[in-house]
Amino acid sequence: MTDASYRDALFSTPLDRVSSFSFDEQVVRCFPDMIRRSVPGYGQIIGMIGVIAKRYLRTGAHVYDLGCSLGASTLSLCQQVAPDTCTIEAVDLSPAMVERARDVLSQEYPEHAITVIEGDIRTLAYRPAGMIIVNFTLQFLDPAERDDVIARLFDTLEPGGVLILSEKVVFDDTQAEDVLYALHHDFKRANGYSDLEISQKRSALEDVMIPDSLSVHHDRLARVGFKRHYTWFQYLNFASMIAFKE
Ligand code: GEK
Repeated sequence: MTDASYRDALFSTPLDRVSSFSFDEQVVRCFPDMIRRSVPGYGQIIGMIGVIAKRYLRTGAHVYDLGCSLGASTLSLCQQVAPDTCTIEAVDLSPAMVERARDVLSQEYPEHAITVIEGDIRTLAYRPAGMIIVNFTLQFLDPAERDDVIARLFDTLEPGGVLILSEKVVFDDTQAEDVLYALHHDFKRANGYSDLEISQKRSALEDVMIPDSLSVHHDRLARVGFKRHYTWFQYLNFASMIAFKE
C-alpha cells in the first residue's frame, strides 16, 4: 500500500535534540502526505513531468528518475506515454523508498519497462538517456558535489535530451529571502503543521538539505554545457527548471 493516507506527524512532539532527517521507513509511510503539505506546487510539477515527457521524449529513449522516492515522477510519465515508448530507471539511495517504489510502480504500470534500483546518483554507471528527472534530489547532495553530478548528467543526455531539475531555492536578495521564507512557513501552517513541527523539521533538515539560488543553478547548467535552460515553474521558494541538450 502506498500509504497516501498516512498523515505526517513525525515532528509533532517536542524532541530534546532533533535528530537529522533521514529517508527511513518512518518517513516512507507518510511521505506522500509530507511532501504535498510541505512543497508548494509539488502536485503541479509532478503532473507536468508527464506532460513534458510526452512532448519531448524520443521514442526508444532511456529515462532516469533520480532520487525517485516512491516513484511519483515515473508514475506521471507512465500516465502520459505508452509502455513501448521508453525504458525507465528509477533510482534512490534509501532501501525503504526503493522497496515501496518497486511495489507501487509494478502494481500501477506493469506494462512499462521500469527498473527501480537502490543506488547513489553520484556514482551511478549512467547509460545514454533522452530524459533525466531530478525532482527535489540535488538539494540533498553536498554543494561541492553538485557540479560533478550535473556535468555527468549533461554527458549522459543524448542530443535533444531534456533535464528536469526541481529544487527548493534561496534568494540572493535578503528581503526577498525573508518574505518567501515567511510565506513558506505560512504555507505549511495553512496545511496543518504546527509551529513546533515546522521548526523541528527545519532543524532536522539544516545540515542535510542546503538549497542553492536559481542563479547558482542556472550558472551551473550553463557551465556544464547546457545552452538553453529555463525556470518553467516557481511557487514561493520552490522552483523547477528545464534544460535542453543540443
Ligand atoms: C518525488 N523525486 O516524489 N542518490 C540517490 N537518491 C538520493 C541521494 C543520492 N545521493 N540523496 C538523496 N536521495 C521525488 C522526491 S525526495 C525530496 C525526492 C524530499 C533521495 C532520498 O532518499 C529521497 O528519497 C529523495 O532523494 C529526495 O518527486 O524529500 O524533499
